[in-house]
Amino acid sequence: DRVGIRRALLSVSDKTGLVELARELVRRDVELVSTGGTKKAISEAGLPVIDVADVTGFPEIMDGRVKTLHPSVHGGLLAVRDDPDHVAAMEANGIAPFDLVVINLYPFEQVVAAGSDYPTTIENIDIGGPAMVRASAKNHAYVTIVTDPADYDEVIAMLAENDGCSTLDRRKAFAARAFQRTASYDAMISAYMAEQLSLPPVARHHATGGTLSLEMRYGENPHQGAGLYLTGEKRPGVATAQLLQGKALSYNNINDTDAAYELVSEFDPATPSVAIIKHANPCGVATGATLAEAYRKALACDQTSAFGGIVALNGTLDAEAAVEIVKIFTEVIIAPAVTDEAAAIVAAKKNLRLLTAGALADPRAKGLLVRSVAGGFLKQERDNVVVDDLDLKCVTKRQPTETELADMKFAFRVAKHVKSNAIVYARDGATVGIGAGQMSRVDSARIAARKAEDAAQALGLAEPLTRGCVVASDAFFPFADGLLSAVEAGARAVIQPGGSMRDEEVIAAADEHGIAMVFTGVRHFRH
Ligand code: 93A
Repeated sequence: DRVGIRRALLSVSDKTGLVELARELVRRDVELVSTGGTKKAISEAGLPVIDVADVTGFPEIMDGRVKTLHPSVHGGLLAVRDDPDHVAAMEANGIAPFDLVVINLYPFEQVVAAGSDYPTTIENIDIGGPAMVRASAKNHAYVTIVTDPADYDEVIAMLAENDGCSTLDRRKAFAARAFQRTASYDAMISAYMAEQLSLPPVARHHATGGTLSLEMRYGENPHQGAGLYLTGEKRPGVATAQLLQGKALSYNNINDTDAAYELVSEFDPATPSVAIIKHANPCGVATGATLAEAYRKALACDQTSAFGGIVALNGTLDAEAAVEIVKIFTEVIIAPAVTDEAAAIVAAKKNLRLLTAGALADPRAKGLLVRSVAGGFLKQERDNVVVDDLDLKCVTKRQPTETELADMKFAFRVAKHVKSNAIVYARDGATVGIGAGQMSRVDSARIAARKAEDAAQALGLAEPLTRGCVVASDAFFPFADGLLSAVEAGARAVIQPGGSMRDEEVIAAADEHGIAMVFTGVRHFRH
């Protein structure tokens, strides 16, 4: 199972850790062969290295497009060393085997992320690199293939522990990583091309595409392994945000933070807005004159649930807001940016994760959502409908007042981010009761009302905050009962998609109670 490492091929775009690895290999009398830039870096460190052109007998041609695509290289990677025919072919053609191959590819992802022009991006599609990676990985019976500088230490340790040899177990593990790398590399390229052609998002990257960016200790539960993968999509959010402080993010943290940031990104940056999330549902959302005020209003909606929650803000986290947020136990704060003063306040809470996303995510942008089902996966376009763009139609005798209308839009904006069936009571730019994830809409309405009563009690108010509020429903009321339940809770105005067979009945019930109701014509299911 052991293969002595005598000859190595190195060809890397990312030169991180290259010289250290090369030095260790040279110390072990390994012969090094390299392409142009890699060879230059190794020679400059004073280490012996052979130019791949001397192996192929061919210069690098066509701006480097053809440098390693040659039988002298690929024969050395693919030869089956205990097959007499292969050995004879090596001898007849002067091919020597490679025992270790170290490659990382042209930085296609970074070039796309940098917004490079089309020709530059295409030029950064690596051809020779993946060919060598795949050849070496296929021939892992003999060859060790390393595709990530983060794995160099593992190679050095393997050689130290095995007398300068590789082991089959390690070679297999490295080969699996190598194929993962080439698979995600090609997925990234196909996603880019699809985007250039304006193909619908559902024709874009596969669920398996993506680069592992964070391996979590566990998934939703401690017995489930998990990882975060980057797709290369240019959408500000949790996957690409900068973690300024605190423990590493868990699977649930990431899932909740995503829900929080997508929600708060719906709000105009000119209106300070805050969302507090628990179990991927908002437990309080509010706008205010300042972020601190918005936070206080959001917290008032459901102080009990907000404990250990995720807080997302649609503006730069300032000191005033930070002081408010650190008063209770919070898992994660995410904002587009943070002031130094606010960062210092958050720093007092060692475990509290603070993330900056750089910018808000465009709620109108097209995008793709993926989820697994047994034996497959579902893709769908992101729900990019924004209530401001909808043609709202009043269907009742009473028209909503301007204040009601503003609150209705606010509530519908929030309802889009609440698991179905969603019922959201709102008032003065703040949620006052949220009913989420129930199998019946009436139950969601009742739960939201009960939560509003609890909130009023916690705040020492005489009556629930739902008195005179508005209510949003993510989908139509199939019967009048859901609407009546909201009216009973104190709602005076309703926003909902409409489109039920019994709309007439629901409208009649609203008119009977002097309710103003608008139809959006758009549904916001979320599961
Ligand atoms: O242009 S390529 O597709 N054609 C090749 O023959 C080839 N051989 C290695 N790209 C090729 N490479 C890539 O060059 C490697 O994958 C690596 O990313 C890069 C290293 O080039 P240098 O050593 O000149 O910096």
